[in-house]
Amino acid sequence: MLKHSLVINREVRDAITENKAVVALESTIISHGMPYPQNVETAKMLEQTVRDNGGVPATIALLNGKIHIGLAEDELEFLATDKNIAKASRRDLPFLMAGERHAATTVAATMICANLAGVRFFATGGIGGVHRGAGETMDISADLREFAETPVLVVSAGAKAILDIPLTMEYLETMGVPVLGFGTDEMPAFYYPGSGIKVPVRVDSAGEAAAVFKNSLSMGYRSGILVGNPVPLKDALDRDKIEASIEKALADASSRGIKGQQVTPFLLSRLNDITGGESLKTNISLVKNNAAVCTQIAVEFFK
Ligand code: PSU
Ligand code: MN
Repeated sequence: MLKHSLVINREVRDAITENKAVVALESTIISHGMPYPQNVETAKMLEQTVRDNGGVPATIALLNGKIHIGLAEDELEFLATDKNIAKASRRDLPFLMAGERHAATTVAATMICANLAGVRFFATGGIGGVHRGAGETMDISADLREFAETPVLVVSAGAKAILDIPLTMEYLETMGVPVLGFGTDEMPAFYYPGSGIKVPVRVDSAGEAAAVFKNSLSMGYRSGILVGNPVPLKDALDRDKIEASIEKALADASSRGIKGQQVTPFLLSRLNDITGGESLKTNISLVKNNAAVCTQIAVEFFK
């Protein structure tokens, strides 16, 4: 690691040394996943949720090419409003750092940066995965292979329903990644609780999830763990309705020739328009729930 490239704020640094429950939060959801002002409101609310559950939040982003672990309020506001924030996944980090750029980190990049800082827990909304039609496009998020490489436990509401969930699960199995259903036997489908695809293991408490992670680390596994945490029922969307909206958004993406990094942000924003804000409301609810559960797991881990 180049000197001075990793900037960990004081509170987070102290919490790491004291083995406190530090929980990483990503920034792509702020810069590319939600509109303003809901994005910055959500970012602050997530940090508060981590605190309410006894943890220390560490939102991660690249500022002037430096990896920042733990951001100030004005930095969250900047990431939420500036139009020149890049989207950084694994492949992008080295050149964005060299170019001294500002960038929001995806799940993959947030895992990498958290791991560099010694942060083992991370809450997000949904992970990237195998896109529908990947047989043609080969569009498979770098998030998936990151789970094979980087020992961070990630709580998410499953793979976004805009993805091919069965293929995403196959990919994770091939990569040897433990996937846990939190209080469920099925992989959650982001906007609604059950995809119909079984998870390999169900856990019913934060302590059980922490125990699985401890064993994975003690085996010397370098891989992470994916915890699928279903969206709270009161905010879940109707499966058939949201699936129809997703089909529409996917058709728009393909007719406009949207490719690569732009696909996920485009689909999220189109869905928000099509559903008249319903998908965004659900997104905010599930990510909050993930922050709470992730912190509870981290607290159990350090007990
Ligand atoms: N889930 C959301 N909103 C998001 C994302 C996921 O609800 O903005 C982001 C995450 O940062 C994830 C990224 O890592 O989308 C995946 O992008 P890609 O498919 O290009 O790897
Ligand atoms: Mn992609």
